[in-house]
Amino acid sequence: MSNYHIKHLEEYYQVYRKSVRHPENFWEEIAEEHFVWRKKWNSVLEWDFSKPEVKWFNGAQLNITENCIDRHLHIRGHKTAILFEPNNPGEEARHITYKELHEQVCKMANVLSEKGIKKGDRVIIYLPMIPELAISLLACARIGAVHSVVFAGFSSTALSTRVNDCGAKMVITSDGSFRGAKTIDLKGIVDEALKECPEVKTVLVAKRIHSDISMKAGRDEWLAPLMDAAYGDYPPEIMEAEDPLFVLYTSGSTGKPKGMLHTTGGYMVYTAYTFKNVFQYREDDVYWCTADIGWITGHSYIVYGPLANGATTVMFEGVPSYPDFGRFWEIVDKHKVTQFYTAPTAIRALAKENLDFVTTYDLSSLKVLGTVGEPINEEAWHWYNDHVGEKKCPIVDTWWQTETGGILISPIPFSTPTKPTYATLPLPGVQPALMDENGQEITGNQVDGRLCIKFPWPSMARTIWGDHKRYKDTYFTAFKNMYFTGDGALRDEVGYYRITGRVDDVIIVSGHNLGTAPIEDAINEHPAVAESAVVGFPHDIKGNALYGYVMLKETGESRDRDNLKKEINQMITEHIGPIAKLNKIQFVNGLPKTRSGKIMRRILRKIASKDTSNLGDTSTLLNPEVVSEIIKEVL
Ligand code: 6R9
Repeated sequence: MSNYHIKHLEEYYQVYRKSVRHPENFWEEIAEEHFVWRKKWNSVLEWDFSKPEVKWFNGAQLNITENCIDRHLHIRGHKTAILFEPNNPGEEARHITYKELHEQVCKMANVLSEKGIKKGDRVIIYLPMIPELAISLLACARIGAVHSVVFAGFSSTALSTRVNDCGAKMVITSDGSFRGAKTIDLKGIVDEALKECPEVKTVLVAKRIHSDISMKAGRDEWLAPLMDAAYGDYPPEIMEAEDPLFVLYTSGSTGKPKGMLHTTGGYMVYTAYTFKNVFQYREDDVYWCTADIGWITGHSYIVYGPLANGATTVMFEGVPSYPDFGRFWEIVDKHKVTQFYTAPTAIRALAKENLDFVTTYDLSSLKVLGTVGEPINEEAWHWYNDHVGEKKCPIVDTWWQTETGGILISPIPFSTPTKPTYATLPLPGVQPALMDENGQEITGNQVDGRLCIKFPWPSMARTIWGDHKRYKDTYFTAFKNMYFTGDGALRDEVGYYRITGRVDDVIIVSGHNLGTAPIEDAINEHPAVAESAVVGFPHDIKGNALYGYVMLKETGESRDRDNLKKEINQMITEHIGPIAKLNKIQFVNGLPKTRSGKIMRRILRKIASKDTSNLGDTSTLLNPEVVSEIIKEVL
């Protein structure tokens, strides 16, 4: 029996039981057999959730790029590592072999190091989905610098906040990006952001759209000439297993984004192991995850997990609707994609279009389909299963988070029977628990509660950059000795998990986590606004959309409401990005509050989803009268 590659359900249960009984032996065997270490660990696991402190493979030394690139050179040097599919279907796809990837990563490692970047320094990467993005991550890892990718749809304010929070000295960006028929001026956004970031000494600029941009003397440099001049080899920096690999920001229920810190050894082992099993990856497969590398899905399952397995990973620059709604399927057909991993929001959007967009293409290469990012509804699941997988491809509904680093709950294809809307069973090494509001574990099946994890797994985030207390308060305080996910879940009669959604003030819109607090902060910056509350409501395609209740200052009352709505969304676009724009804005005379002054979002959520029948007891509110006022206006 191999722990590393599960092939049937009985084997899953055997491996799972072993992983729970002897977690250290289980992970040690996998780590020993499948990776290159420069020095072995002193201990497999040291942990204490009360601090919280977690160390995997402590004392071991390695470089993750040696595992993702160098060790493949002898056996698959000429195999495609990254298959780049450009935004414009008229532009040819690029096959970057492992050998070429090695050279590019080494060259960039030399560039970074010549620019003074050293082990432990933070580098912000703000790039579109072009090969330089993956190469930048790996080049940072090569020299031991900590990368922090900021999704290139985020605004200048969001970018500067992240640059300053992690204290980055360098930003890597491009002149712009292509997104469908549009181009976006990324460099302009960087220039605006860096007005607030005095510590950034260097900006490296990749050329992509050939736009006319300004380069700041002494700070900005074109990447290509530096790469051309750089030497094509760079010895991997030897890292400790617990050295930081990257910081990736995620929204929280309160204002500031949380910089989740991931470390090297455990992250590598876990993402590689889960990639292999959840996608049943085999040597000649062509794997495609449509996420952006700006999110955790792209980090773990476009870059690190696939490359650690020597896979061919597709990187797509464009959008599913350009030049038409058949683009995804055209790419699957063209490159004979075997595993396809996307988000429910994309499936819902494509399912609305004419079926011809799918049936025109030959999708027979597909073996496994995946989804991630939010709960998938039954209708979307069936459409995906019927029309894309033609009922032959198991669908892996993978539940996980930026914080978890890798997939925690998911079917293993061809082993775990799937069930629509269920993420099904925990992967080996993952010990979920459902908790009630009093902090007691709910045992048995056919129950629901708050989803926690009882035992450490190798790829869990170790802290929030610069704020360990917030890490503890957010994840390890609500339930003693447990990691609290922020999600609710139910467990059915056979022990399958179904994730029911967030139980905190995070709203998932088109698969993107958005905290209500930063959106409200942005709205409140508008001079006419006194106070606001943002909630989610169900939306056909996005899963959830945003509803904002806005209370104006007296001086704002006379303003034109339509203009105000536009200006409010403009404020949000500037502070966070267009993904956080409100679908609906309602101006109100007051917000329902508890006696302690907390906004009662539960009530606002119900009104936003037009479910006003059972609002519960509103008499304890400070101002019950505003509730009926708000309802009157909606109906
Ligand atoms: C990987 C990723 C995490 C939140 C998570 C949950 C939701 C993710 C899901 C899912 C239901 C799934 N989520 N996958 N909900 N079923 N298969 O998305 O990370 O961006 O940090 O979001 O997304 O609510 O807590 P991240």
